Amino acid sequence: MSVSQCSSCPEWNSMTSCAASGQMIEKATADGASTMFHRAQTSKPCPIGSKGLCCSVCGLGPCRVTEDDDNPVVGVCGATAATIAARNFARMVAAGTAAHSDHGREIVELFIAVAKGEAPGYEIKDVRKLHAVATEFGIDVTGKEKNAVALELGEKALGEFGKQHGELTFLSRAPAARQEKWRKLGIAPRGIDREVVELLHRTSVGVDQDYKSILMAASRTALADGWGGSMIATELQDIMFGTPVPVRSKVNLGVLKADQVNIIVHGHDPIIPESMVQAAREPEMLELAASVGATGINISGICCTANEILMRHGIPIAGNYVQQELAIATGAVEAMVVDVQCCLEALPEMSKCYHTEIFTTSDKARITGATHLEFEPGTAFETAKELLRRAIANFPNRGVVEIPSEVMDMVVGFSHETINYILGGHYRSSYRPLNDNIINGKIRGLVAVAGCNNPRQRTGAVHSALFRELIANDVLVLATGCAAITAAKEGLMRPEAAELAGAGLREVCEAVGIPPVLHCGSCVDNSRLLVAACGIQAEGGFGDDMAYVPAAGCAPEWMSEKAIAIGHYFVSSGVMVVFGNTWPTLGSDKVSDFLFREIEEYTDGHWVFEPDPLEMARILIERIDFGRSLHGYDKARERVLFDMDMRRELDV
Ligand code: MSK
Repeated sequence: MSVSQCSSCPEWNSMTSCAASGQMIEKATADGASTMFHRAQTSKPCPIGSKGLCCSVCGLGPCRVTEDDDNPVVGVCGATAATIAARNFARMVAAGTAAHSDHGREIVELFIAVAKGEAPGYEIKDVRKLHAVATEFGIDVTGKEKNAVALELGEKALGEFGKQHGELTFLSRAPAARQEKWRKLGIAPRGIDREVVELLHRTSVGVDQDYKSILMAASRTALADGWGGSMIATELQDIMFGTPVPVRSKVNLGVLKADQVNIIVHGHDPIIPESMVQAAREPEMLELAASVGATGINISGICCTANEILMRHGIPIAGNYVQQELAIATGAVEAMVVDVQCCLEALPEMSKCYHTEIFTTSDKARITGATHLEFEPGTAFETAKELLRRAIANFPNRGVVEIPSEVMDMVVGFSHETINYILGGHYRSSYRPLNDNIINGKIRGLVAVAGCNNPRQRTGAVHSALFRELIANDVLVLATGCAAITAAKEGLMRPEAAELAGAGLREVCEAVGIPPVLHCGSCVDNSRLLVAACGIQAEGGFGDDMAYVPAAGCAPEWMSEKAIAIGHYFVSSGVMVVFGNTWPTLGSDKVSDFLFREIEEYTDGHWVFEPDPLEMARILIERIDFGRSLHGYDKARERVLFDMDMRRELDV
């Protein structure tokens, strides 16, 4: 399928399928401001680096190599194209794992500070989940006060990062067969930091020079992300800030308000925004806003910080990754507060054309030209109030304001616990109804759609076509990250979107009142999907391993190293994963063949590269049908829909 547009379409239409974004690209162009859409036109990808064939791990190079059978070119040290492409891929996994896991560590450090009473304004909110997770870590919770349990859990969770021997605690959540497989392959991660460090060592000059060995080591590191750093981040955030439940909100640039002080929070870490949301309700702040002529304070989000506070507070989302500069182009944003990851260095330059002040809040994520206001757990609330004051003071400095009208409703908050509850009820929360509806064919299977947006293609168009094709074929979609934001902008996270689904999925969605595309959270929350896959497997009907559940994953518009780490932990957990846009090992057939085919012999999962959304959907559905056929579910069966009326009749 072609995602290019007709010649009568406006120029922006070839860059994005989002009209609000297009309007702001045009405005930025007229204002003389450069955005990633403009730069993507003038800066083309390096043809050698994009295929994984540039080695820069030592001062002998950088070396450019080829795998040409007749005339292979190796590096000065003798490293082959396969070794170099595998190293580059593995280093992306290491970097992605480090990013998610360092985020997790910061959450644990705050968690411990909260437990010690050293972080005023934060508290342990979900005691039920605290007890459940603490028990998994071997903590006896009987008769203990919640902060005492939290302190023990925090110390143990922190220990997962520096652990040198044994296995990560959360690996025990996986089916026994999967754990055994990891042990046999030697890829059960020991400690989170250890796996990242070892992979960087392996891939430095003159160490591991067997591409298969490098790629399997990358599996161990990726597993330390999904079942370690990311899972710890998700679980402790839930305990501290609340486990998400369904909530209504709105998405797209139209959430910005012309008559209010607009503050955008952006990045991945919900710590500061949690305080800002509280502070924005303080009468003192509202009075201050009124004193400069604003009718209120409007906090909205970009990227995964947005997903975090959306899921827990219903705070609206202004946009996804590619919309961060476009939000500034509205001229209506007084402050953009960034934390870590996915925040463009170009933001301060962009803001020179407008009045927006860019604030950084993490010592490890400073941007030249931004104002730095460091976050400390003990003074977070004061920092949050200072950020609000600065934004309010900036309100009178506005120039021309142009806010796109596009805004869409959405229902979000589908944590693993919520999916369980919605499908099984409070007393019998269970995946049984979901499993039954997969077995009887009403739901064909599940696809996780994760990852970013990318101005290298007509952004949004691939996601849109893929989502629609999947749900039309009765595939229930679980979305995270910026992919989830894109689905929400398309209206696919409203229960009414069930109209676009196939008859079976539509019936299930309408019976339980859920959209056909479920918002499951941020990038670290892809760990929720691992937990869900384990829960579905444990419920019965799909064999003894999560690899045999009719499910698959994809990231159609990925751009981040973190996406590669996420994909590789799914592949290493037995899941087929399809990536679009580009693929970083295309310069080595050996490495690509290993990742696309041979790795399945070891982990049961494998990678696919396919940029076309409809072909991508076909591959995903084919994998789901294969999963169904393993259990004899490829034939139509009579089904019983476990709807609300039947649930009420349960003898509980
Ligand atoms: S924010 S990693 S652009 S999903 Fe998680 Fe979005 Fe990708 Fe950043």
